[in-house]
This record gives sequence, structure tokens and C-alpha cells, in this order.
Amino acid sequence: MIKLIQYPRAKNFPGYSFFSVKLETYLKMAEIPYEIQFSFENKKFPREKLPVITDENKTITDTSFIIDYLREKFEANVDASLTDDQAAMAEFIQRTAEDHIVPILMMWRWSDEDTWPTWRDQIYALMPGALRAVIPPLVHKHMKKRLWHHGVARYPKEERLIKLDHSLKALSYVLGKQDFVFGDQPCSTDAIVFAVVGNIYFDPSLEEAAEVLEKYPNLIEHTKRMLEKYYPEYLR
Ligand SMILES: N[C@@H](CCC(=O)N[C@@H](CS)C(=O)NCC(=O)O)C(=O)O
Repeated sequence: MIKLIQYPRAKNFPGYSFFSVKLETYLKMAEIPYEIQFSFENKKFPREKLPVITDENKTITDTSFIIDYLREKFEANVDASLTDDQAAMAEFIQRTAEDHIVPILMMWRWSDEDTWPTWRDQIYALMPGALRAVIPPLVHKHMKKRLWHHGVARYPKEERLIKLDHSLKALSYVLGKQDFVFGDQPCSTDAIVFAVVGNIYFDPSLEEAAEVLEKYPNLIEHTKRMLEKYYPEYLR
């Protein structure tokens, strides 16, 4: 059986880790059986990031490569019905969400001093006692540097909010009145949009981002639709 090693769940959402939520949602969508091991030990794995999967003594890392692996192994392609145009759009949506929106969101969590305490307390609550005192402050310092080198930390919050708004507006436009990004059936793009938009909506440390999201009710409805379908326990 596929073992999914991922960060622990959030209190009111399947997870604060965008990539963990993306992958688990994909597994559910493709109806691939899996078992979960919750972990904070990203350093144990190649690339030092989570989630990863293990299968038959192999460890596979990076959610896109993991999805390629699962598609081949289980012949379960939830994207099979996409046209070439839609598949190209799916690539752009993934890059916008993962490589543009995610770093902007990470600023509220790890860098901005006014929202860091909220994030710190949220992750404290998920960590075993021994890790609590040491890990978050160290990672905080390290992440501030990383986000500066990435470049996103060189933009003041007002400008980051403008950039976030542009990307959410584009996502909202593509979704339009449809139930899912490419029509009435969900595909892997929905897992990505759900992981990112759902975190904006449910993570208290991203409250300012959620104020921007309120302008795009169809994205919020999409998150609720995805929760209903794959994680109904979070709606109760
Ligand atoms: N491109 C990777 C990104 C994974 C990723 O960034 N995971 C984050 C958590 S959401 C992580 O483990 N970060 C730890 C680190 O960057 O040191 C994927 O698709 O799996």
C-alpha cells in the first residue's frame, strides 16, 4: 500500500501544508488506497520536503513527480479528459498557485512579525512537546532569510496583497460559474486550487489574504464543494 508521509492535519482543515493537502486530495480523487504517517521530519528525505510517498521500498518525492508515478502505476488519470488547451491552462494554474501564491502566503506565516505569533501558536499546537521550544523559532529565522533570497520578502505587504489579488482574480475568472476548474468533474488542478484557496480561507494567520479572497466567492464555494466531496468531516 502507498504510504503518504505528510505534515499533521490542521484543526479546521485537512492541513496547513499546501502540498500535503494537494497530494492527499489527489489520492482520494483517483481512489488510490493509501495509509498516512504524520511527520515533521522533512530532513529525513531527499529534497528535505514533505509530502513524500513510499511504495515497494521506493521513496518518491515532489508532488508532481509523485502524481506522475501514481498515474502510471494505477492507470488512474483524473486529468485524462482534459483537452490540450485545458492541460496547458492547468500547467499555468499550477505554477501560479504553487510558485507565486504560495511564497506570498508564506510571508504571513513565517516572516511578517505581526502574523508570525499566530502561525507559531498554530504549529506549536501540532508539535510534540520536545520539538516545540526549538524548531519553530529556528525555522522562523531561517525562513525569513530564505524568503528574502527568494525575493518575495522585498515587497511590502501592500504590494504582496496586490499581487495576490491579481492571481486570485485570474483563478476566479477561469473557474467562473463551473463546479470545478474544468467543468463538472474535478481533476488534479482542483486539488491544487483547493489546497491553496482552502488554506487562505481557513488559516487564521492568513486573515489578510482571506479578506482579498472574499472578493471571489466562487473560489470559496469551490473550497466548500471540495471539502464536501473529499473531507466532509471538516464541514461538521
Ligand atoms: N515542489 C514540492 C514542494 C513541497 C514543499 O514545499 N513542502 C513544504 C511544506 S508545504 C516543505 O516541506 N517545506 C520544508 C522546507 O522547505 O524546508 C512538491 O511539490 O512536493
